[in-house]
Amino acid sequence: MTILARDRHIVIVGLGVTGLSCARYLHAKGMSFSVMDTRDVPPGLEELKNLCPDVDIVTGSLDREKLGEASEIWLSPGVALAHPDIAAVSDKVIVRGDVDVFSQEAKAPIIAITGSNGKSTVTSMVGEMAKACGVQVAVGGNLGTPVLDLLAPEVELYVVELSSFQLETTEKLEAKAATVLNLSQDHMDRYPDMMAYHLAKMRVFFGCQHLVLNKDDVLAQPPMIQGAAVTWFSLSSPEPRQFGLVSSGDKHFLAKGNEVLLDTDELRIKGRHNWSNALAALALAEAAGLSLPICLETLKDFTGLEHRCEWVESVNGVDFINDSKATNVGATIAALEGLGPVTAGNLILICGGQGKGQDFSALFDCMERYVHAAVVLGEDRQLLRDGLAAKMPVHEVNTMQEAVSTAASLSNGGDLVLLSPACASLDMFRNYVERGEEFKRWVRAL
Ligand code: UMA
Ligand code: ADP
Repeated sequence: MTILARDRHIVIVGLGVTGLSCARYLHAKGMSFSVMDTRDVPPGLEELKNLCPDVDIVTGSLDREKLGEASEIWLSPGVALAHPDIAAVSDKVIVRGDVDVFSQEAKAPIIAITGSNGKSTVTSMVGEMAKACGVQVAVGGNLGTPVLDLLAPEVELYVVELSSFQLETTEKLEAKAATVLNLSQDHMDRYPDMMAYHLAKMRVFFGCQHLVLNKDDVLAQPPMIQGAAVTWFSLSSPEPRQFGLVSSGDKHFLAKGNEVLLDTDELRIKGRHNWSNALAALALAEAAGLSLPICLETLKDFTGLEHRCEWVESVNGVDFINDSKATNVGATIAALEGLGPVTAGNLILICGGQGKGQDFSALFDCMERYVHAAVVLGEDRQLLRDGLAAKMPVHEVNTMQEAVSTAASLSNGGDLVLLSPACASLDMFRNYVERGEEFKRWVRAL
């Protein structure tokens, strides 16, 4: 564990919301720091200048010499440890991230949630459960509020969503309870292979007291478990004290051991992937000492988050669903498997964007089962068009407006138009939120 001495000089790399939170934290502690960002005009520039006008700021590139002179580098998640200027000094300078600092400072237990998909959903569920149980809870991380901004003396429980980027620079999280919800290809433009991505995710378990593990996903499990409590969750029938699903005909129930907890029809969020999310949330909540009956009531009221399989509007009998947060193949497959079997008419999928080096073949196979026609947009649309051309009609478009109008013209009453891109949004939009908002705007304009 790194001890922060007052005579140390920290270089914050990255001036987005994380870099700004680091600057606020160090400024409040009266510590010496400077800031660098490879962008010419990083988003936090104005706010930093207002906070501490005299701070040394380097923009447009990283200054390797100054990095080499630092006591510590606090690296933002958007900058990889493999960045040449960071790699050049990392053998002589400590490189850590905001989550590492947070775990050292936090006085209350931490519940940590990572995985390729479902992180925000499960983090929000556990946060709501804690609130309903009367616990002073702080919720954030990759979800939005940077972890250092959550620190407060009155907090009794931290519930944090962590990305592999944040975990890369976390030495020892020491969470009260942690999970890797699932693991499928994502960020293959940042990692050399799946093993590197898997290893980054596994760091969530370092020093963890209670592991919550997905029995259905071997890639999301650690290679060994030593000295920690474990609760498993699964979409199959549970062992004693584990969380799972009990089925009888068309009816499915969340269960713990042989105790039936909740009819899945009572959940407002739909799809088997959300049942898995609910089970993980219950297991985490139980590990944090929250009351199971109150958590079950919270689950019933949970309506889901915006941009995740969010129903937008019915236009001439065609339902439009916004799943803009599906930024990888695994998420889009989950949406298709959830919605495909229950859609009365045809399903038209709008997909595409930045593919991040993913292998799309599993998506193409799944689309062949459920999708009638595809509308493709964004940087990697040709990759999608080429893979799908033999399987279904594919329509290439340039804008979201065109995507919505094309999908509308292909559909009839009873059909479903789903935006679930399987790709990042950054080639065309500021983020997935802007992409989802744009989709909803054009749907409402129909
Ligand atoms: N960047 C540069 N040069 C720099 C610094 C950043 O080009 O010197 C680029 C990055 O490559 C990235 C963008 O700027 O494209 C933002 O990076 P950042 O590190 O400044 O990001 P923050 O604004 O601090 O936001 C980060 C998370 N972003 C990333 O990990 C890219 C946010 O997650 C998170 O909400 C926030 O910290 C608070 O914890 C966003 C995200 O996309 C939602 N996360 C990825 C995901 O969910 O898949 C991991
Ligand atoms: P994350 O924070 O990991 O990106 P979200 O809860 O925001 O996860 O959901 C992102 C996308 O993944 C949405 O499209 C959602 O429908 C899908 N999704 C949610 N949970 C799962 C899951 N357990 N498995 C696969 N996909 C999921």
